[in-house]
Amino acid sequence: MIEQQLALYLVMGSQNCKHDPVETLEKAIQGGVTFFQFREKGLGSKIGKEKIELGIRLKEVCHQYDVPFIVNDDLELVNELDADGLHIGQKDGDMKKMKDSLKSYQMLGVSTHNLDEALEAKNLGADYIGVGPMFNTLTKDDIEEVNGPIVIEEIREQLPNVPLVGIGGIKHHNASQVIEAGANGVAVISDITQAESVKEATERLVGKVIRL
Ligand code: 3NM
Repeated sequence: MIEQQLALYLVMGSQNCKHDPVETLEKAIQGGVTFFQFREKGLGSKIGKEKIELGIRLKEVCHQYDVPFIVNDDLELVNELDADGLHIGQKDGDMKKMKDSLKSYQMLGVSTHNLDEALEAKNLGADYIGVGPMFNTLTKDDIEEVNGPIVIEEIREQLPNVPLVGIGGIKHHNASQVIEAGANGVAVISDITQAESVKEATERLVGKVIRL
């Protein structure tokens, strides 16, 4: 189930959006986004009450369309919003502790950059694994070295059944390389959130990631 849901994973905070974030999410889901992470982080992002209020509205949109609502890196916010899961990076704390703090219906996603990190994440109970950066990106300034879809191939070989999603610099013209390498889906920020037409940009990506 989660494998299919990961097909087109939108990661987003208000700071990433060219248009209104709630509208952006709704248009993206109408265009074919199947999974969502609220990542309100970095320059220009909302904090405190405003962040919570935006999270409530984004979760409502997700649930209206049966799309899972995941929160980035903030266990307190996961609890406050009763999110469907938590996504953490390598530096976001004790993975095992995070997994144990979640409710049984809440997923844990973990960002990794290589096979060793992916094996560790799987062992500690990650429900899905993100792998990046696939390509160069301007959206995140502290990315690791770009090694490309080959890293997905390496992980897929060792972990044939783990739900995997690629991230970093993925656009409609390179998304199929990530799927062909063995990912269940692609995670995207700017190709959707910075588009003039969010729905059309999403539809262009859908055509590259859904296996017919
Ligand atoms: N994580 P865009 S790259 C949030 O490598 C994030 O782990 C990355 O944005 C990683 O789709 C990245 O605009 C940014 O390139 C992805």
